[in-house]
Amino acid sequence: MNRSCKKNIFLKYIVLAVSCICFSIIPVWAQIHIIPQPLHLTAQKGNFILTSKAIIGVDQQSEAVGTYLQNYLTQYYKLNLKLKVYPHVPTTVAIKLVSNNSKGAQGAYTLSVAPGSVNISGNGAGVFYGVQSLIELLPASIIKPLKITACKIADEPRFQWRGLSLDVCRHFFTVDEVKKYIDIMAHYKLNVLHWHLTDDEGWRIQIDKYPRLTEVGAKVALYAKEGKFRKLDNLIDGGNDGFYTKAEIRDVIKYAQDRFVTILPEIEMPGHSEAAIFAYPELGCQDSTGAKHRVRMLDPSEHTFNFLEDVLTEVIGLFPNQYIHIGGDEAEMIDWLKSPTAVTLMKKEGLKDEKGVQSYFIKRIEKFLISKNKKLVGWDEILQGGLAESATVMSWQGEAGGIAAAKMHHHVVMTPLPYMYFDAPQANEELEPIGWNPPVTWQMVYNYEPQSSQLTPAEAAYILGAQGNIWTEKIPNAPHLEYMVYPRALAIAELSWSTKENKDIDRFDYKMKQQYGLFKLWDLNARLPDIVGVDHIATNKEQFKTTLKYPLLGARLRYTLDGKMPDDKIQSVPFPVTINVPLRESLTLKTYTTWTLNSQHIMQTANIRRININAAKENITNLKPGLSYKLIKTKEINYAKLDTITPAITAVINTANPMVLPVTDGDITWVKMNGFIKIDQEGDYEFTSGFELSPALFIDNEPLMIKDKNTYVEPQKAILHLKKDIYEFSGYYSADDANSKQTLFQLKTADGKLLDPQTYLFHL
Ligand code: TNX
Repeated sequence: MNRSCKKNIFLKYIVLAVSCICFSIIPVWAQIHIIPQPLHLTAQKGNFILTSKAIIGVDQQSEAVGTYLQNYLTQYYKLNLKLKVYPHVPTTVAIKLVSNNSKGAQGAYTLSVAPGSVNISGNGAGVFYGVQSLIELLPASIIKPLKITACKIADEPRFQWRGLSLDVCRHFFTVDEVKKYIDIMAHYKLNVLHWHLTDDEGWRIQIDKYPRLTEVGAKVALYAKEGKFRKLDNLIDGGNDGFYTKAEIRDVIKYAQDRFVTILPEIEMPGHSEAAIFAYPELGCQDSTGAKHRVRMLDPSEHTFNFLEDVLTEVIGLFPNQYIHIGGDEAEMIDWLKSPTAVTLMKKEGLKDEKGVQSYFIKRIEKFLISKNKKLVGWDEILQGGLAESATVMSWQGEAGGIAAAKMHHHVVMTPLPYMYFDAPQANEELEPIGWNPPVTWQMVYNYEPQSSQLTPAEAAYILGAQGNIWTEKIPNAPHLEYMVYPRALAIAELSWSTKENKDIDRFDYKMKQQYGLFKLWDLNARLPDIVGVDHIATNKEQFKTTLKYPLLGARLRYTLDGKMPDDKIQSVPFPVTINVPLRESLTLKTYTTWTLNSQHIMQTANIRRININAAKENITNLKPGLSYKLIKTKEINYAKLDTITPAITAVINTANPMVLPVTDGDITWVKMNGFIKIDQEGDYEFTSGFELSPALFIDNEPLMIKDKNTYVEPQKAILHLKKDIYEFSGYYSADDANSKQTLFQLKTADGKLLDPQTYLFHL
């Protein structure tokens, strides 16, 4: 049996196993795991059986989408369905795609799957999105019969800007790789590809009037290797060269249009222009601080403006999109203070400082774009020195720029650090490929809300949507790009398409894991999910017992308990795996997970800390209900130095919810708590915290939880055997807006019963 045949059988096995789960689980999403979550979705009885005899009937407007579906079914399911175009699609046709020109949100559609028919109707991109939902209902492999669960969907997007960026400058990606990037975006109804086409490390777009941009500016890696350009030591491997011809760009634009993806081209200015300046040195700032200084700043000369207008004219000639991104980030404006051109310009135009020059620069480009009927988009630095009148702001340095711009009634795309940055590792950074830290987990992405609560509803309407950004300094090839972007981009898809009320992180978690069959079908190298339950544990038990399960069938585990990182040289075992070992002292669990259907491995570690816990020593009689709390408002960041500060509030609290004070003027609100936990029945107990950044918690002065660990990266819990007795309990944390909505701690019995804090919290 050849390998692909084996894989097919294996895929069938996965699909069967998943459908077995489906029969026993009631929720609709267990059967219909569409991402992003549709607005209205109900499961119906029965299935539609898809065979090559089914006809796809379309009206004229839906013909292209019909062809897309036809091709998809041929490519992935080897089914050759006939496509027929009708003036009015008859009801007898099995799969009907009909355009309606209703006024609903752009992209709205309805999809109904019944035992004998599939009906999709939508406006604009709607029919295409209906087809994408249908695609997600298909089994992830060629099993016969191909069953599609009957359902009814009425859906529309929350935001019109659902974006992903692609930096092709730090590393170049081929046309085919870009097309695949677009394909996957489109499957998840993402609709803006922000194509970062020029930067210091490469100019990637053919411009006829300035051939050296691609003859020289696109070959920076080669010149760097020859010692003619600075060392590209910010790139993981010295980079690679390449550019897109105009014909290739047109081809990609058409490809994206067919998938209802708009391409937003970015031509960086006035900073990040080293490759252009390398090709045409006269564009650079005249004064630099020496031969080694890298000249990345455009000189604000008439020559530069003419150059930019020429370049933009050619870019506009290619891209039909109404927006053009002109960068504007991280400009080294300090260079301008020494540039004779900039200094003269400042005097002539009455510009106060270098920020004034930046503002003048952007406004001038804006004027030019407006004259060409285009809208300017820029990174949030374009706010400095005064925002151009009609600019759309991409808020990347947190949300502040976006919020300020929305308050000024400018359109905004939210792409804030850290949540929307996919060049950050998505789990423990020590175990992931190098990236910009700290880690950004898919949960952090999912929980992000683009319309800040600091905005009024009218201001919030200026938020066009959200976008995930990827920078490729440390991303040398397409499989690695896919690893970094997926599955996190699915969280962007859902947060930008589905309503706030319709988000549900547990459901998303489940649905996301169901996508791996499709990922395999599409040959997408999405990062594998973590094993749930590789938790840092504090325990006073003499035995460590855990069962590790994995959400994908066919995954295998290698693990160690001796501190050495496991690798593929040791024997693997299939999941689930029960570990049951005596715990004389602390140990570290290290795991190495692989999955049959791709060549990845992911690693996790957890410390299993053995602690000793004694009951409170004094003879305690007059216990009062609740924990004693102190709130300390201070600028002091060191907890150990708080003792001398008088608390702003002292109180008794008998719930496990945190206390908060309004956060003001840069103060930290420290919360200290002290008291006892009274255990009425001997047994095993589990302590957990719902804080995203953990609090410090102690029993009998033994740390149960280490402060400030990101729970998605390093989950912590304590598993304790407690006698019927009274135990000293204490803890501290810094209160903020985020944790005010989270549960400070939870105590459960071994069988999972949640205990009411009023029954076990006491103080003297
Ligand atoms: C900042 S995010 C940049 C990028 C870099 C990234 C990581 C943004 C608007 N600019 O040019 O790739 O940091 O180095």
